[in-house]
Amino acid sequence: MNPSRGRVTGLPDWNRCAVMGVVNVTPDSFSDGGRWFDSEVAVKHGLHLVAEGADLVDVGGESTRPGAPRVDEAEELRRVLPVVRGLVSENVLVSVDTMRASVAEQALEAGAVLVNDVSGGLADPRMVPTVAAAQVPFVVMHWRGQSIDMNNRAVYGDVTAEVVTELRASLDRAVDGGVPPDRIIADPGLGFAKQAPHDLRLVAELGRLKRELDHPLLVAASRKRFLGRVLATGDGATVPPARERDAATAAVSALAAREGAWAVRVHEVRASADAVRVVQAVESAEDPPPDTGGETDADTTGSAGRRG
Ligand code: PMM
Repeated sequence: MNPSRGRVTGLPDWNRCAVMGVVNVTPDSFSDGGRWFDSEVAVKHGLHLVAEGADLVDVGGESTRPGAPRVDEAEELRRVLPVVRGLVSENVLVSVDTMRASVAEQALEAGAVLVNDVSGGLADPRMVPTVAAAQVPFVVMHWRGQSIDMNNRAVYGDVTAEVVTELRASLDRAVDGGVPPDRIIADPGLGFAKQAPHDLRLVAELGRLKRELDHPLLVAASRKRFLGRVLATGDGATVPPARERDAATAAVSALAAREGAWAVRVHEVRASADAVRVVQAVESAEDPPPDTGGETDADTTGSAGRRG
């Protein structure tokens, strides 16, 4: 276990694994497509996520579910910018989830503080120079190509070793392009050109990923297919829908926090926010004094008195 999460210059130090809430302003994202498509509703949802314990809110206007076609730039801007502006005006720390430099640039102008690019700068040659010029934190994710056919690329010998090698190349490209290393966050890209066993292996090896990549780590397991596979019943025939995978997501958040992840990216914030706080408390637990004055665990729910 390695509780040292690393710091990201340009963002607060939360002194625990941070929680990034997700607002997808899309009609077709796999887990929440269509729910926050209206800007006003999306802003309200972002504020709700903050009230539930999110430290940052990640706003995206393009679905990256397997098989998804691309949206055009004008439509992505139309979806993302009002939501970024609305959340920034409420003092929320906003991350913009985009593969387009132009969208990143305008979102930063609107007050976003972090660029989250699932392609790690590979989809748009202007992305790294744009982030470098703005000197903002940058999430670089492991990516093997656009979502439309990414499942065909889910072929690995040693998934962790290959993700490390390929992701390192993207991290190096960002540094060589002028993004300061202390502003770069690495993300193994769970579900992107990966099958469930690959995702599980990567979660099992988060400690190794963190050590070998040597950057703060973002873990984005929320509601993903591999969790559906884990929870499936009837010999795998009945897979729970995305929105019934939040408890499983929180379990990964606890594992990730314990392995020293810098942040988790989740749709339902409350359970993960609680999970990372429990991990923080466990990590900072001291030896209890020999005599605790009679209070026992049975007293500590805080509800005994009220129940009478
Ligand atoms: N996954 C999705 C979207 N954005 N960003 C990062 N950094 N890492 C991810 O794994 C990631 C992401 C797809 O999930 P969603 O459509 O439910 O947001």
